Amino acid sequence: MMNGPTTSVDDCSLITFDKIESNSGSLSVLEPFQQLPFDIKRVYYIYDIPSGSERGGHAHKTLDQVIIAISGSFDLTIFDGVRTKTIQLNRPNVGVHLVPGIWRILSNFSSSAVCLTLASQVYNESDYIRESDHYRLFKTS
Ligand code: T46
Repeated sequence: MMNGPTTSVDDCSLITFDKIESNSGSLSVLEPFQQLPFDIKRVYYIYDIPSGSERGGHAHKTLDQVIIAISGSFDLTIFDGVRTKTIQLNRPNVGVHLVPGIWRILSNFSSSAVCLTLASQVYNESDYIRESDHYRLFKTS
């Protein structure tokens, strides 16, 4: 696991999952330490997203995640306290590995977009940094 205070947007990477294609559709597989860089402790998904909505607007101190546009598309903007990057996610076989200590905003959701997230830990509100001032302090600690 990376150390949240010292991570940068360059530590976040795109992962392309293999597609098993057939005449009846495609299938992709996500297994811990195979296609995913961590053990999965939690899966959640965001859907029924009203047009113009934003999600995120926080960082996690120790959580690793892989975020996938399992349907439709959205933009993922990541910030490490210095640099910002925006990645458009629009394919169900491509995810972004978000390391700890990265501020994220999800925006520009298409209609019927579904955001699937695989996470390395169970839900823990004390792992969140929801205030930008607290985030600044965390990144300089
Ligand atoms: C991220 C994006 C993609 C739970 O009770 N359990 C959970 O596992 C989660 C993720 C949330 N919640 C509750 C906590 C809040 O009352 O659901 C509410 C909304 O959660 P949150 O503010 O985390 O929602 P998002 O969509 O802004 O952010 C989440 C992830 O936290 C975040 O890391 O990247 O989804």
